[in-house]
Amino acid sequence: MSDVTTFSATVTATTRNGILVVTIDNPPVNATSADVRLGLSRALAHAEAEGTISGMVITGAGKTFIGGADIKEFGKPAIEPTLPDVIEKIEALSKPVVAALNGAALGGGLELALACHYRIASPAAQLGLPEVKLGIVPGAGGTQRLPRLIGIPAAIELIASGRIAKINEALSLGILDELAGTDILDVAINAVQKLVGTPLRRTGELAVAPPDPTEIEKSSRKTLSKARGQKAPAEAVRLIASSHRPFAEGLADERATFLTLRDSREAAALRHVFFAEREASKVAGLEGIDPRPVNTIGLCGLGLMGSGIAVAALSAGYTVIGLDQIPEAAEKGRERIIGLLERNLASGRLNRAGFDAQTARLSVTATDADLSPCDLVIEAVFDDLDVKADLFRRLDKVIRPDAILATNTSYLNPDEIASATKHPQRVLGLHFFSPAHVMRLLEVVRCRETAPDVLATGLAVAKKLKKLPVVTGVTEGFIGNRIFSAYRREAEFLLEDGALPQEIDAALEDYGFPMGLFAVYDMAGLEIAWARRKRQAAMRALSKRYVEIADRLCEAGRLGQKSGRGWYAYPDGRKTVDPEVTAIIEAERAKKSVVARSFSKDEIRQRLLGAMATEGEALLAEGIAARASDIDLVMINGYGFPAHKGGPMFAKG
Ligand code: 3H9
Repeated sequence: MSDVTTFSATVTATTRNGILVVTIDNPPVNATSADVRLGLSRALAHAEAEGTISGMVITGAGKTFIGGADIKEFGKPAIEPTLPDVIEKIEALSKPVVAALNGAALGGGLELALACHYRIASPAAQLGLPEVKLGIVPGAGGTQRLPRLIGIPAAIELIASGRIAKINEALSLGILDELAGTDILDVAINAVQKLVGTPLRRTGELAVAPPDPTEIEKSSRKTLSKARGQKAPAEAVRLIASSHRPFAEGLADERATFLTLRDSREAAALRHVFFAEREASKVAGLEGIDPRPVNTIGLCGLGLMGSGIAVAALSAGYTVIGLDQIPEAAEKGRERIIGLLERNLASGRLNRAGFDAQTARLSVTATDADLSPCDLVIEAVFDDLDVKADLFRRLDKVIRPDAILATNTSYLNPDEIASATKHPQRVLGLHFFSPAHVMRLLEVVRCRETAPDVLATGLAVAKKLKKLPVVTGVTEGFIGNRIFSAYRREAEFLLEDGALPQEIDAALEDYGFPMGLFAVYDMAGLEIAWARRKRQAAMRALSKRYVEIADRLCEAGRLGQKSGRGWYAYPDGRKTVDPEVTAIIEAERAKKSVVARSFSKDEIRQRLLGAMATEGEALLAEGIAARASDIDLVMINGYGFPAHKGGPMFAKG
């Protein structure tokens, strides 16, 4: 062991047995910021020049190897040396360089490792080139070096999806050379010693088998079909598929493509989403507040929503006690939960041991008092104020004074539910989206009296459930459903003004929504919204514009896909434009003497996005949403807004 040599503020090294062990220490994720690139290039020059040094190990400090290029530098003037320059020097070094992947090696981090002459990983490492998720392609050789190691089809599958691979897969694919069971640095030093004096394996010099068009089609089909008009995945496929050409030519094409995409609106939108997700959990007033410990979660109401939440909780390691009104309903709920877990087992998402462990942590009951061990109880019963208030009153009597009560209401006022209890400070809203074990979004509702540590607990539980929590204040429909209502209202105005459902849906799908609004209605069923409209009819101000077309459809028995007809017809299950719907729309226009006009796709989009953004501004002004980016996350993760457009608040510019 020798003294520490400092190459830059973030790159230092020690020399062990004549081997330079370089450590990148650039918290939080050792991104390859300008100072790291500078330090590495100095370390490489030192290793090349110093006769007493026989080789080099590169590793990361903390739990990450390198999380990628520094995304915060994108859009700023370039600082030399660039990452491709540094990586080229690594590959060209005359002495062996071994990458010791102590943790995640992502994006530019994996690209750097691919240029090393040998790669070793610890069990905690994970590898991936997730650039497409940021609207870019790898820009430091990833699309050219990875196929040289694992072949074109496998490289397409990994890069075009942006998927992260665990070490065993990376090893069997040939991305990794060795797993380090013991101290990774000892193993890496040993590897350098073995490589000294042998011909070095430079990835860029390896040949790539010429592409087989059928294989390329097969490996790219799934990811490209999900791309919804995004450019990066298709560009990644193009670059990888042509990686059998001269290496330098491929690198130059990759770099130019990376720079163009990096400066695109699409990449800016996806970067906005990346940082928005990390920002969302930073909530004013919760600094230094510890969440309460939660091990056991009670779930009241074991219907579709309750069962989905139960599965999410079991998968996250919680003990779950399900409550339903009568023993038969509780047992049915248990069967539904087990059914969902069995699906996870069948799909390989869960192994047998995991399945057994999760089912062992589940019990159901029809007796309130059995919820007494719970640290948190979530209700997912019928969305009716009396039902929920009565339940909370009963729960108040059986759970511990420090246990938390959460309501999953979509439209009721959780403050009113909380006021049914003796301790409203321990009440908050946890608004899950259906299916709750799949959907990532979770609106965490800060009620009037929610205690700070109760809110902090809601966020901590959400994180453990692998959800994306967004804090919202109390308002009808919270952030998501309020914006969705404004969007839906505007779509109905458009219908009455002259656009047809299929035109509105086409404009939305072209924009990147997975499905148009009217097709979504048909899938979900029209009757629940119809019932709500009928309930609200007496309260509706006459001066407010109200479009009756949806009511006419429901009255005609067109309740969506379930009834075979809704905004569209479904002969043989296939969505088809129905002249009867057009006739209903035209009759309603005529009744109000509306002269229909035509709308371009752009006009349709402007009106719909404008309605969402205006409602978003209102939510900000009312203090319901803390930041515009939170609103974007809700619409992207709960309502199908395309992430590559950044959400309605980002899109308005
Ligand atoms: C790339 O590499 C391009 C190259 O091909 C070409 C170059 C020429 N930069 O996620 P966390 C921050 S593109 C800057 O909560 P975790 C993040 O904002 C990149 N900052 O931690 C947060 O900051 P704050 C390809 C970054 O432990 C903090 O680190 N790489 C970066 O749950 C903690 O983040 C990727 O796409 C970055 N690259 O997960 C990987 N990454 O504390 C992106 C993170 O102020 N990163 N930050 O809110 C990740 O997937 C996760 O951060 C990681 C750690 C798995 C590494």
